[in-house]
Amino acid sequence: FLRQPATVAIIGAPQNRGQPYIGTDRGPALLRRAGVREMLASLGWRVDDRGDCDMGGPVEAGWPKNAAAVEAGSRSLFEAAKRAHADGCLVLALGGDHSIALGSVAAAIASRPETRILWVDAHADCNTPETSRSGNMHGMPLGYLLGLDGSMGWLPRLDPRHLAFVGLRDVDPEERKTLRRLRDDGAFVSTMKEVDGLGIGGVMREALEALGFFRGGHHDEKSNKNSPPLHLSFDIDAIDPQIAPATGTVVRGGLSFREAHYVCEAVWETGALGSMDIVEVNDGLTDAAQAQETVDLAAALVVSACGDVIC
Ligand code: HAR
Ligand code: MN
Ligand code: MN
Ligand code: MN
Repeated sequence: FLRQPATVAIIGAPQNRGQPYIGTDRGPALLRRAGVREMLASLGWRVDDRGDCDMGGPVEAGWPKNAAAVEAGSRSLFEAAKRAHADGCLVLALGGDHSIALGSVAAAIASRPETRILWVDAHADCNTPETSRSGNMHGMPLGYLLGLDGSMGWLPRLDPRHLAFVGLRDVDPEERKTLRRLRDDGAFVSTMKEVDGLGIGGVMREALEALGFFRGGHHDEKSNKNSPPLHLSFDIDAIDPQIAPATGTVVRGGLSFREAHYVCEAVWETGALGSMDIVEVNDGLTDAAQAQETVDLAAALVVSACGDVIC
């Protein structure tokens, strides 16, 4: 990674077709209203808000569900994000459900093939239409990106050695088999058990080391000078539902408020952040106060990953 980009490009991806609920489509507007742009600007970023992509297409029966809308929406994000990468920006995708990672992660890899992916989520999202029990495509982005299903010919291939999971705790039986294979193929796979055992500091150190960051030192920005870029895909349901209740697939036993912030702070301190997604915020499933808490936390995590360090 050659330079710290000074411009953050914000791209809204108001997708809700990757899962069953209305409301994830309001994520980009909610995050903007929570002040993401202003907070980034106050950190010294030039903020280039490129508006929202067309997440196109009606609700459809079929398997997977809403396949046309999800693929078309992700492709439009793919094109917009590639342009922003080409302009040298830090690329921030505001979801939307997690199916948008098909576009954002693909754009990061297409732009810089050595990009490392940190997947922070309660879920492994590595289903395919064959293994999924739900048919919901927000549970499949990594399945497609890893080439476990080959039907999206436009996707570049994610190398499992470039992938790390943090926060897992709700993983389907078929996905468990997939995770074991991915781990054999070089992915870093951790669950909440490792957060309990090692602490979030230990887990992040291991995850980032496995991805090739921090060789030797702890939080030593200089050691990552020529490292590949890092893409952070942050699913808000990685966080415990007591703290982030406004999301469609809540699972108890998640990251604490501080653990979630630490993940983002450690990402920033690599000096390698090239792109980020924040996904699965849904204000339609809780009362307004809970929704606002979740939105505000999501916004704060973005800012945290973009350098909101005290000293
Ligand atoms: N594994 C389940 C499925 O495939 C649920 C996973 C999707 N939930 C999310 N994505 N929020 O992380 O349907
Ligand atoms: Mn997810
Ligand atoms: Mn490689
Ligand atoms: Mn999830």
